[in-house]
Amino acid sequence: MMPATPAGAAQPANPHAGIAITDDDATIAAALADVSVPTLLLSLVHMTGDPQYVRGALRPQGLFLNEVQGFMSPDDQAEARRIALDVICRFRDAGSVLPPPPAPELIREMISWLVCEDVPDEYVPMMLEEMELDGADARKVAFAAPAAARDDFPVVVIGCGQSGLLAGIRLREAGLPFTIVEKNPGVGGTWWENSYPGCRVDVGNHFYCYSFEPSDHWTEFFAQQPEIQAYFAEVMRRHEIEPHVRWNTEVVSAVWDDASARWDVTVRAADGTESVLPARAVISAVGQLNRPSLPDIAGRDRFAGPSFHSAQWDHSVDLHGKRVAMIGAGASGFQIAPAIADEVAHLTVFQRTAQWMFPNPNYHERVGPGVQWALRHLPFYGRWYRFLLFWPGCDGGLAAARVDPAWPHPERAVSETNDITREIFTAWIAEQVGDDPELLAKVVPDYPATGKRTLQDNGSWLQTLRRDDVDLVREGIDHIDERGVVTVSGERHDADVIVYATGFQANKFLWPMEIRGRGGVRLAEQWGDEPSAYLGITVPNFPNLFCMYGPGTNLAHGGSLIFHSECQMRYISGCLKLLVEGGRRSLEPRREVHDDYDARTQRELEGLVWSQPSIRHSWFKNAAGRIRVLSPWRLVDYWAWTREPNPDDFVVD
Ligand code: N01
Repeated sequence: MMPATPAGAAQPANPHAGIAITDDDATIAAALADVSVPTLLLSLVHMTGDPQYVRGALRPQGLFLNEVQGFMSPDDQAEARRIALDVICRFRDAGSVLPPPPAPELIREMISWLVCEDVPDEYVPMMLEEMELDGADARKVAFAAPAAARDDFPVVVIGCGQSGLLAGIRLREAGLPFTIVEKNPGVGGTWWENSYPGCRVDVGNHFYCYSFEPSDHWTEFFAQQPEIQAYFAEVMRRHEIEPHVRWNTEVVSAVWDDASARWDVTVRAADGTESVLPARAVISAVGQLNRPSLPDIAGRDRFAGPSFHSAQWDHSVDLHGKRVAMIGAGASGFQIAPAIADEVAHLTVFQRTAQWMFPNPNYHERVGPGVQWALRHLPFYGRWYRFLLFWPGCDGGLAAARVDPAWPHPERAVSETNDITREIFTAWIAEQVGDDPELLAKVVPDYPATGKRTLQDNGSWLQTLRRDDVDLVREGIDHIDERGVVTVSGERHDADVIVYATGFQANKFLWPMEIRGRGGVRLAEQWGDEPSAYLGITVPNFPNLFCMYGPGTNLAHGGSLIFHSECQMRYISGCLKLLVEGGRRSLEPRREVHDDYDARTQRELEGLVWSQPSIRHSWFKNAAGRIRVLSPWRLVDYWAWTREPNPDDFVVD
C-alpha cells in the first residue's frame, strides 16, 4: 500500500522535494547501499546546487533497460556512496533546506548525463513534464467555464481500470459531473480480472504508475497483481472517485441523439435491472484485453475436469498434486507456468509459437528498504529514477522494429539492428538451456525478434521447462476429450485441469456493447474488423465519444500504457473544454482528418516488424493480417499531437 507521509513530518511545497531527513548517519548509510547510484548523484545536485556531481569522474558508463547502476564499477559506486553520505548528513544537519532549483541548462545536462547519451531537444519538454521537477502536474486541464455550464455536461466513463480511473480523476479536477460504470466489483480493470498465479507487470513500477502519484511504496520492482490492484484502489481513495462509480454494472448500449446532443447510456446492474444514464460525452475506458478468447478446439466442452481461462482464474480449484494442461504460452502462460510448477504433480505446456524474451535478471526482485527511503527522502530521486526507467524504452525500440527493405534475410530479421537483437536474445536463451538441443530448437522463435510482445525474463520460464515434471509440447492440438488433450500425431496428454492462457479478443473494440452514433450508425458495423480512430481517440459519426486505449494505441515498442493514457486523457479534457467553455453541443473528427491519420498509421505499421508475414499468429493482427491495435508512432510524436486538440480537426456543432 502507499504510505502516507509519516505523522508530524513537514510536507514540502514541491511534493518531489523529499521529506526532511532526520535519520542518523548509520541509517542513511544503510539506505544508500540499495539505491541507484547515478540517480543518487543527481539528487546531490539538487541538495547542494553544485554541478560537480555530474562533472567529475564518477558517472554512469552505459544504459540498458532496467539496469539502474549505469554499469558503474563497484569501486565507483562505493566512492559515490561515501561522498553522498557526507553530503546528505550535512543537508540533514542544515535542516534539509534546498537551494534554488538547478538552472534549465544544468537540468538539460543532468538528463543526458544520466542516460549516457545526448537526449535530443524535442524529448526534453516531454521528459520534464513526466518528471514534474517543478512539482506541477502539467497534464491537469483547468476549466474556466461557470459551474452551470459544467453541471450541464454529465460524462459517462465506461470502465474503471487504469484509464477509467484516470478519466475520473481528471473529470473531478475539471468539475464536470461524471459516472464511471464498471462491470467488475472493484477497481483495476485488467489488474482486477487477471489474478492468475504469477501475474505481475512487466514495465518497471516506478514508471508504471501515474506521473502525479507517489511511487515510493512498491515492494517489488515489477509488482504482482494484488499490489497493483491495491495501488489503484488507494489512488481511487485519495482522489475520492469511488462515490462516482457504479460497480457490478455493465454498459449495454450507448445511443446518440442528435436533437438533444446527448448519449443515452443503458446500463445493466448485477440484478439485471436496466437504467439509462444521459450523458453529453462518453469516454470508453474498456481496454483492449478484457474479453477472453477461448480456442476453437474440437471437444473443448467434453473435458471432464475443471477448465478456465487465465483471466478468469478459478481459485476454488486446488492445483496441488494435479496434472495440469496449459494451452497457450504468451505473456500470461509465461508467468503462470513458473508460478504453479512447484505445486502441481505435472504440467504440460502447449505452445503454438515460441516467444522472444528480454533478459531482465531483476524481474522478480524485491525493492530494498533503502530504495524506499531514498524515494521518500532524497530530493527528486524518484523523479530521476522514473526518467531512468522511461528513457531506454522510449522510441529506441522502434529502430529495432523498423523493416529495412534491403535486408537480405527477412525470415530471420527485418534489419541489421533487428538481427543483432535476435542474436542477443538467442544467446540469452541458449545460455539458459545448456546442452539440450531438442529444447533449444523448441524455444527459439522462428520469426524476427520483437515481432510479437517481447517478454521480460529472469530465467524462470526456461528453468520451469527444464524440470522433469514439466513438458513443452509444440505440436498442434487435434482435439480435447474427457481425459485431456490429444495432439495431431495422436499423442494423449491426460490432465485433471486445463488452463486456457489463450489471450483476448483484442481487435473487437468496445464489444459487445451496442454503440450507435449519428443517424443510428452502429460502431461495430462502421469498424468491422478494421477499427480506427483519429489519434486512437475520436471516431467520425460518433460525436462526443472518446476512446482511451482505443484502436492504434497499444504499445509494442516501449513506454507504458499509463503514459499513453495520460496523453489521451489530457487530449480528451481539451476536447471537453472546447465544448463546455465554447457552449458547443458536439464535436467529432473531420472524415478527411481521420482518414489521413488512419492511412498514415497503416503505412507506418506496414514498415514495422509486427506486420511481417512470417509472424503467423499474433493478437496484434486481425484475420486479414492487418494491425489495428498497435501504435507505430514515436512516443514523443504522440505526446506532442495529444497535448491539446486542434479545433480545425473537428466538426464542431
Ligand atoms: O495472450 P497472447 P496473453 N491453439 O495472445 C495461444 C498483456 N499481458 O494473455 O502465439 C493453440 O499473447 C497463442 O499461440 P500463438 C500483453 O500485452 C501482459 O498471454 O498465437 N494455441 C499464445 O501462445 C500480452 O501481449 C502481461 O501461436 C493458441 C497464447 O495462446 C497480452 O496481454 C501479462 C490458440 C495467447 O497469447 C496478451 O497476453 C499477461 C489456439 N487456437 C498479459 N489460440 C504482463 O505485463 C491462442 N493460442 C507481464
